[in-house]
Amino acid sequence: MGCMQHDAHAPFVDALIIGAGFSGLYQLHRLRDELGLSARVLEAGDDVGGTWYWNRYPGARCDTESNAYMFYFSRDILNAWEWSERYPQQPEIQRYLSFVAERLDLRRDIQFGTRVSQAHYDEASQQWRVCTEGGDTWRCTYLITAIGCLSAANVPRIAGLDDFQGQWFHTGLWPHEGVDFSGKRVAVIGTGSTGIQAIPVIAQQAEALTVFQRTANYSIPARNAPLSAEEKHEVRSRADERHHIMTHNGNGHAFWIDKTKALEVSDDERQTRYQAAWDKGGLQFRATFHDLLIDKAANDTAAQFIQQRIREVVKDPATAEDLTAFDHPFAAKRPPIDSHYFETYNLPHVQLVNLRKTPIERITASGIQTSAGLFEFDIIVFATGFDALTGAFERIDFRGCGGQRLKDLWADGPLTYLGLQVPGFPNLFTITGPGSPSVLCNLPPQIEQHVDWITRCIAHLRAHELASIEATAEAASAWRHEVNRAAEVTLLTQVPHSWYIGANVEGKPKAFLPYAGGLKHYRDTCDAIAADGYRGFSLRPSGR
Ligand code: NA7
Repeated sequence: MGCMQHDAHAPFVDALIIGAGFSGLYQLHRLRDELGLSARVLEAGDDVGGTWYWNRYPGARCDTESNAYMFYFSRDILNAWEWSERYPQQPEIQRYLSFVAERLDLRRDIQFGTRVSQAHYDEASQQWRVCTEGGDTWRCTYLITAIGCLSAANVPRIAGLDDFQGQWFHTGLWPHEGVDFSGKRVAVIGTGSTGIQAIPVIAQQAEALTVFQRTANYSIPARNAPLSAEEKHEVRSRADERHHIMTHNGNGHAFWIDKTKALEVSDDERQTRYQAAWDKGGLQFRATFHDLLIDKAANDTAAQFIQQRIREVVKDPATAEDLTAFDHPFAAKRPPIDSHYFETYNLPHVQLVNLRKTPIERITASGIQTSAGLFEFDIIVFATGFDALTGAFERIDFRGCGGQRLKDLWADGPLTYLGLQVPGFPNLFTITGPGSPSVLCNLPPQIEQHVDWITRCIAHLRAHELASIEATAEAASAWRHEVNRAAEVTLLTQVPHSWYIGANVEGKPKAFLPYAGGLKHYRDTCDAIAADGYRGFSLRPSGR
C-alpha cells in the first residue's frame, strides 16, 4: 500500500491525467483552459510524446499521412505547423507535440519522470488517490488515463535470453542515444509494422542482418516523399474538407472508402484499381473496395494482387515463398506500409528465417538457436509488439469501489462502457480505452472525440453539482456484446494469433479489444448516450 497510508496532506487537483502524449496534452488543455479546473499530468518519460517518446527505433514513422496525424481542434495551431514529409518520422512528431505543449503553455502542469504505480478510489471522500513509483501521492476528483494503446512493450519469454552475451533491445523502449549497428551481426525478431519499418534501415548499417519471421505479413509501399510547397499549402487550405472526411468515414483517415464491391467489377478493372492504389501507396490501398474487410472472396483478390507484386520484387524464390505464405486475410491483422521492405531481401547480407518451418528453440550466449541450427549475433532487436490496449492498465494497480482490482474485473477480458468508463470505477475516464475504436482508426481524431466527450461530461457533472459518473454493469456488459458483434461481421476475428484479440501475449485472455463499428457510428452513439442524460451511467449527487 506504501504511499496510500500517508496521504492526508497529499496535494489535490480536480483532474489528474496519466500520460503526456496526444491524449494527455489535449485533455489538459481542455480541462484547464476551458473548464478552469486544476489539472496535472503525470508522465513517466522525460518529455512529451507518449508513444512517440519511447518508439525511437530506426525508421520509426507514422503510417498515417501527416496531414491527418495532427490536432484539428485549433486552426491556429494547425496553421502554425508545417510537416516536411508525407508520413512524419518519430523525431518530427515529437517536435510537433512539443510545439503544441509550448503553444498552449502546457508544460507547467506536467510532471515528467513520474510513473504512476497505484490508483485507488476512496468512496468516503469520492476521490481518487494516485501514487507514483517515486512515492508521491495525489488526490483528485477525476482520473483520466491517457496511457496509449500500444505502450506496454511485449518481450516474448524465449528461454535463454538472460544468457545472451550481446545486446538486445525492444523497439518500443529504444535507447535515446541510439544503437550503432555498423560492423554488427544483427537479428530482428518480428515482421509487424515496426519490424517492416526498421528492417530496411538497420540493413543499411549492419554487417549482416537476419530477420526471424513467424507470420508472413502483407505490406503496401508507403511511397513516402517530402511534401511539395503546394501540398504544404493544402494541409492548411483544405483542412476543413479533410477534417470532414476524417470525422465522417469509419476510420478517421482523410480518405473515403470506395463504395464498389471487389467482385462487382471485371478482373481487368479490379487489377487496374489495385495497381493505381499500389502506385499511390499507403493505407488507402484498403479502401480500394468497400468489402475487403468483410468478404473473404473479395479480400482474396487483394491478397493475390499483393502476393504477385512481392514475388516480382524478391529475387530468391524460396525467400519470396516464405514472405508470401500468408495465413490470414489482408488487413485482418494490422496492415503495415513500407519503404523498400521487400527489396531489402535482395541484399546479399540480409536473410530471412521462417520460424514456421524452423522455430526458435532458445537464445544462447552467442545467438538464436532454431531447429535448423545456431545463428550468432551481436545484437537482437525485438520488434515483437505490445501488450495492446489492456497492458498499460495492468501495469498500474487500479482499484475501484470496494477495493475491486481492475485486473480481477478484466480477468476474462476488458469490461468497459464505450471504452470510456469501467463499472465500479467512478470518475475514471479511459481515453482510447479497450472497447473504443482506438487502434482500428487514425488516433488523433479518435482522441479528440474522446477528450471532447469527457470534457463535456465533466462540465455536465459540475453544472449539475454531481459528484461522480460511473458506467453501470448492465451497460458495460451490453457494450461488450456490441464490441463482439461489431467484430464478428468483419474478417478481423478470423486471425487466431492477432493482437486485436490479445493472442500475442502469453496468458492474456482472448477477447476482441477495439470497437470495429467505425468511428463515425461510434461518435454518434457516444453523443446520443450523452444527449439521453448519460444513458447507461449512474450519476451521483455531491455530499452523499
Ligand atoms: P505487432 O504488429 O504485434 O508485430 C509483432 C511481430 O513480432 C509480429 O510479426 C509477430 O509475429 C512477431 N512476434 C511476436 N512474438 C514473437 C515470438 N515470440 N517469436 C517470433 N515472433 C514474434 O507489433 P508492431 O510493433 O510491429 O506493431 C504494433 C503497432 O505499433 C503498429 O501497428 C503501429 O501502429 C505501431 P506474429 O504475427 O504474432 O506471428
